[in-house]
Amino acid sequence: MSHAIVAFGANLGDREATIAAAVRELADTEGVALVAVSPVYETAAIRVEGVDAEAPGYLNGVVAIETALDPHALLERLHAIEAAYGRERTERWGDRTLDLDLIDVDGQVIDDRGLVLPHPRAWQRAFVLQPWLDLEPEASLPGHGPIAALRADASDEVTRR
Ligand code: PH2
Ligand code: MG
Ligand code: MG
Repeated sequence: MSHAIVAFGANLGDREATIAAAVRELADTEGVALVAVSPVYETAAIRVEGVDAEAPGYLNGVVAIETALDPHALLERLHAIEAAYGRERTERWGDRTLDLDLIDVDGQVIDDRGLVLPHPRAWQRAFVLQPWLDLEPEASLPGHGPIAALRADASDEVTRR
């Protein structure tokens, strides 16, 4: 079994309902056991150009799971859940009904067939680090160190719901 962190985000539609349903779907997946769900944070949208206060805000958080799936199979499952909740892939970092990102799997370092672990931007995003820290204060990211220190250095603002 592997221990994995999956981040969720949504800034279109009924964000709360979509996230609740997506977490349920992930928990109901064969070979996946839900360990913990973080608090949810209200966060301003980050675009390629930076923070966009005009864009609809996100709800963000993370879940911790135990899984028998290998990282590629898990990613495939996350993409299927995104698609089931109306995710359309158009512009990079564009608005979305649901985003599920694989952040870390047992500290593995992978760059292969569309999967990069750890998630390449997790180390600088408070909207991932803060909820992860809420669940696992001692966690660290390979190549970047303890998430507590990374969280302290992250500049995006998150507000607990
Ligand atoms: N995800 C993005 C781009 N921008 N901004 C916030 N606040 N939260 C996100 O989850 C997010 C984002 C690309 O995945
Ligand atoms: Mg993302
Ligand atoms: Mg994504």
